[in-house]
Amino acid sequence: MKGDQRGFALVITLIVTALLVALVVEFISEVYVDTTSRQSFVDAQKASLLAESGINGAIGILKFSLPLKTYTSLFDTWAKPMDIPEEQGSVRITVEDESAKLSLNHISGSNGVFTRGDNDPTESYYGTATRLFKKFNLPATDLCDAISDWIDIDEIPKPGGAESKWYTNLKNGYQAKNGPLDTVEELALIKGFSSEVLDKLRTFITVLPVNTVAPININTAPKEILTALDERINDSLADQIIEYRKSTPFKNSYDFGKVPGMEQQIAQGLSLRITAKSNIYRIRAEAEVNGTTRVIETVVNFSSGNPVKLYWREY
Ligand SMILES: [Ca+2]
Repeated sequence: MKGDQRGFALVITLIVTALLVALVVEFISEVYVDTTSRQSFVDAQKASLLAESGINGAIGILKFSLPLKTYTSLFDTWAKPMDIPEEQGSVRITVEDESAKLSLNHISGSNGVFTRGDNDPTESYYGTATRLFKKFNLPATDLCDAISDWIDIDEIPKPGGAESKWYTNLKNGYQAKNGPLDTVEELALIKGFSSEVLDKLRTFITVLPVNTVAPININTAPKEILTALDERINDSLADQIIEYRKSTPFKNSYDFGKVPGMEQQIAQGLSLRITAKSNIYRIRAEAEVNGTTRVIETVVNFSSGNPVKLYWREY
């Protein structure tokens, strides 16, 4: 082979080698990317299944244990988070009592009328909502008006509320729902419920179906809800309630009157809006498999014996 030809062959070899290297690198990176994305997909599927089995386990435990109880309290098994290790990951299950919270579907009727008695300082759930919102320095009357307008079937706005005319004028506007709330997240659509407002309230509020009575469980309600029940329940009386139930969980709503310092008038006035047993629970399962996390949140009503899912969300 002449010198020129040899040089030419060398150049060809170099080019071919470079092309091959490029191809191999591309092939490797494609395979690598493909398997990692496939692996995280598999992990996500596994985590999802693990979370779902955690939810089903918790539903099973509650379905079995609730009928055996005359009252429910924070001393029950469900009140403690459960961490279950699995071969490839873990699942953490937490259960919240929805009856420890105020249902915002219940502060007014479907006709928008707030249920309050002129001589009744408890003013039903409307009064509870007003007191709760005020505790967080929120414009209580406006927020209650806005919730009520969102739920009531008419299009006549209350002084602090809003109806479709106001909502359709927003950027990406929409109609007022004129029906009960299905999820707590839905509140974000209502006038006045910014994410800051929702963050303050989230722990204390829920939206229960309007065909339920939504009494508040005095065994599980936090101090903020206890003091919102009646204007005569101040911080120190709420502390007494919490102290009392630590040693003696309430067996029924009448036991509320046994708390030292509790006026019988308060306990009797509240008797229809409080309970010692809860039937609706929020269950959250967070599963992790090889660093991939999946969360399922559900709200389940056990009152009929057969668990009914009111809400389900996976993310
Ligand atoms: Ca309305």
